[in-house]
Amino acid sequence: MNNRIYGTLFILLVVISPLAMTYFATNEQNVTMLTARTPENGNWSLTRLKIPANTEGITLKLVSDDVVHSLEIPDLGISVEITPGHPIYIQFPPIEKGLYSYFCHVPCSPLHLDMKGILEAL
Ligand SMILES: [Cu+2]
Repeated sequence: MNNRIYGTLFILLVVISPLAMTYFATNEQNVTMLTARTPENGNWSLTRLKIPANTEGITLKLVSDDVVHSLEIPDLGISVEITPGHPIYIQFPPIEKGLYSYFCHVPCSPLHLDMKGILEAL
């Protein structure tokens, strides 16, 4: 009896785990990742962030590699804190074509003011 239960559990694990991993991997493909680091440590992983204009469902995953940062995109009303070890997902509303500047608002290092980039909706 026990063997049958373990056998069933084993089959569930072998069959379902890859399906679950595929699901999550597929979901991650629609996500653009932006890593925040102090300028001394490499700065934003992307200082030119390109996304399609007027499109629903564009997701940005924000992570910090070192200290607490923030992402500010004033023209889009976006202001979020990024804490190491706690990824944040932002779903953009459809954005008009154009250039939107972004920067970090947390005084994270002596070169903090260099933490800026351009979001390009095209
Ligand atoms: Cu900063």
